[in-house]
Amino acid sequence: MSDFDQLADYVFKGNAAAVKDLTRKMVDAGGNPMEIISKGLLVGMDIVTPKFKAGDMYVPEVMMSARALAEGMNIVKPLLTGAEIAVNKTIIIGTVSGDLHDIGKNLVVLIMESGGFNVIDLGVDVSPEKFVAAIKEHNAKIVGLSALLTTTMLNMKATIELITEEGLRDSVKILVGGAPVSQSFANEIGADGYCADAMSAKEMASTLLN
Ligand code: B1M
Repeated sequence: MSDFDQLADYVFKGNAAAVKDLTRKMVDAGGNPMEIISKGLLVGMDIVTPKFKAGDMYVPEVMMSARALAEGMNIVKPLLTGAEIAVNKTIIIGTVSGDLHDIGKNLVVLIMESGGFNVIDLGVDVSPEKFVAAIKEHNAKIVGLSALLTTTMLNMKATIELITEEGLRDSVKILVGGAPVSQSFANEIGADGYCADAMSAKEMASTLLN
């Protein structure tokens, strides 16, 4: 098994310590950081995605893989050159105002990062004003809103309304997700997409950018 295949397997199995050690070893041996990501780390996550969708892997296992991936990414990301960093793939993400749930949102962040997105995570209880300020500051093309409460999902609507009032609606795609959210709710509030899970969020964001 090559180092790339071994690294992918460690990510798939969620072995964060082994991913960290092998990534460090590959970097120290002069390995190309972009190749370590594309031929090793992301290959491991690409094994996870279809298995999760098929119900052969569950959320805790996906989170272990995502954490293992993050260990490797933390080592190689600072080594990427400016040209390799996907400047046009910036996504702003946060849990909307009044809502403190972040487990699902954090999973989306990890999976998005695994897809090469530059993720600006605003955290929880994020006001519409803070989303707007971040879109302007980072010139983001995608915004992800998370909500877990039937009360706070209404703040997704308020956030989209402020983005529209600020004249930014035509320049950003807005994705929404969270347990109480549905495709029909996304349509009702004028979002560009509803993501049932982290994997579909990554796929939808990639499709919208292309
Ligand atoms: Co809360 N809580 N909670 N809670 N909590 C729920 C949501 C609830 C359904 C439990 C219940 O009653 N059965 C209920 C909501 C009822 C409702 O609104 N109809 C509830 C309640 C009532 C509350 C409090 C009000 C309880 C209280 O204090 N009385 C309170 C509210 C606090 C607040 O936010 N202001 C509260 C507090 C908490 C804890 C702090 C204890 C904790 C959160 C810890 C944390 O997040 N750091 C908590 C938890 C853990 C839950 C449950 C048990 C689990 C949520 C979770 O993490 N799921 C939840 C019950 C449940 O959902 N079964 C519940 C796992 C996660 C991986 O899935 O978040 O759905 P999920 O994310 C998925 C997708 O939805 C999607 O991708 C993710 C990964 O695949 N996705 C996105 C999510 N966001 C996305 C954004 C995107 C794309 C996809 O953008 C592009």
